[in-house]
Formats: sequence, C-alpha cells, structure tokens
Amino acid sequence: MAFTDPVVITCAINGPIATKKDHPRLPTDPEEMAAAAEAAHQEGAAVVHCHIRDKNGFPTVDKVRVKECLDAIRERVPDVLIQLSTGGIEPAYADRAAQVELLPRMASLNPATMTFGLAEFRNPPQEMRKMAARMKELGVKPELEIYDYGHVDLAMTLLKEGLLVEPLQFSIVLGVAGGAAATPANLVNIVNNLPSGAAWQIIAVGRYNLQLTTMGVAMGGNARTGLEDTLMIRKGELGDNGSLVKRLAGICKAMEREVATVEQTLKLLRLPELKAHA
Ligand code: KMH
Ligand code: ZN
Repeated sequence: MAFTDPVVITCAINGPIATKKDHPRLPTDPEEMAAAAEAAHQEGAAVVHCHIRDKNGFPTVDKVRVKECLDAIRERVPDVLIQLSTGGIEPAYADRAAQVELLPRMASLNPATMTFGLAEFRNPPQEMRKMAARMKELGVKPELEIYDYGHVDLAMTLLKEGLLVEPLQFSIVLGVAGGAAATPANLVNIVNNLPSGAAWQIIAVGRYNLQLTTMGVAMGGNARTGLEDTLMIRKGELGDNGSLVKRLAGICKAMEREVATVEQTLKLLRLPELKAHA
C-alpha cells in the first residue's frame, strides 16, 4: 500500500454495543441499515461493516435476519462491498462464524481471545482456523482485527499455515481495555510490524478516534469511521454514518489522497471471486 494509492473508506454503520438509547438514529433493522449504507456510500465509503441486530436491537446471528439485512443493503446499494462482522461477545463462536455461509464479500476475522472491557471476547484458536479455512474456500475476504502486537504474529502464523491469501488486510484496533492503548506510538509500531504489501486501517476506540484515523491517512493507510467507532461527530453532537464519512473523505482530499471507488477497492484489496457453496 502506498501514499499514492486511493484511500479505501469503510463505514462501520452500527456495531454490537450502542443502542437506540445512546443514539436514536443508530441503524438496526434491515431498512435502516440499507439507508445508512446508501448514505455512507454516497459520501465515499466503498465498504460497509455491519453487525446484525434482532427486532429488539440485540446482536443476533439468526440466518434469516442476517440474510434480510444483506438483501436489503444489496437491493438499495448494489455496488457497495458488504463486510459482515463475525466479532462480538455473544453468541458462541461457531454461530458467529456460520454467517460467512451467507457469502458477504468480506468478513472480520478476530485472531485472538482477549479481555474486552469487563467481558471475555472468545475466538478459540481451532474454531478460528476453521472459519479462516472456510472463508478461503468461499472467497470471503478476511479483515484481520489486530488489538495488540502479538496478534500480527498470530496472523502471520495463519498465513504460513495456508489459511490466508495475500495481500492481507488488517484493522489495527487500539483503545480496547484489554488490548494496546490508542496512542500514535502503538499505531506506528504495529504498522511497522505488518508484512509488506498488506492493506491496513486504524480503528481507534474512544477519545482519539478522529486524530488517530487522520494519522492513519497521513501514514498511507486506509480509513474507517461510522457509528460503531464514534457516535459523536464533535463534542456534544451526535453524528450519522453519512456525515462521518463525508468528514473523513474531506480529510483524505485535504491531504491530496483520492477516495477509492468500489472498482478501485476490488483491485487494491484484491478481493477474490465469491464461490458458490461447496
Ligand atoms: N468493534 C471494534 C472494536 C469486528 O466487528 O469483528 C472492532 C470490530 C471487529 O469492528
Ligand atoms: Zn465491528
């Protein structure tokens, strides 16, 4: 990845934690998610990262509901690349992993079990390998979620085991209580440990989200925003997915970095062809 490459913007439209009490416009049902994906795409997001919620707004991996959400987005914004989250504290790993059978173009792959605030984020090593193998079979591009230094080494082990295909794509998630802190030094050091040719973006949780996202763009990375990462567009003002992407696209352009189209994203991230079920 080079400074001259366009920036792939991902919009994480909802996440698994915030509720409508936190933000009344948080998209949780299929039509709301489709509208959020459309707004984000119109402002420059080539990828939308989605968590699925049930009718009451709780995280779910119910296949019917997952399919409803994917179909609603595909119908309204056929071009946008959908990245389904396989993360979350609940439900059990195998059920989270089974979502890849619904063939999103991309999905998150969290390589390590860890403390996540007061919760346990369980990604059992053998089941995680099974999911990586299945994603490879199906042509679903994994995004490796790196919360601490050792997680890069774990990703490299998966590559050596033949479970991943280069170029690897990383999200460096900083600021989770249980992972590395959201500091410039951690971002620089983790990026320096990535294999050459990898694509990466920063996900900074909390107070320094905007500053570290901007730093990632200045360093030549891709970029992510959206209500999963920050509910506020500025102090005291709730944001929306469209307005957060618009601001991020403006930051990229101010640094004379082009915002990647979907077509450019397919090439930059070298997304594999999706395969029918084997
Ligand atoms: N929520 C972030 C801490 C995932 O969904 O698998 C990281 C994330 C990963 O978005
Ligand atoms: Zn997520």
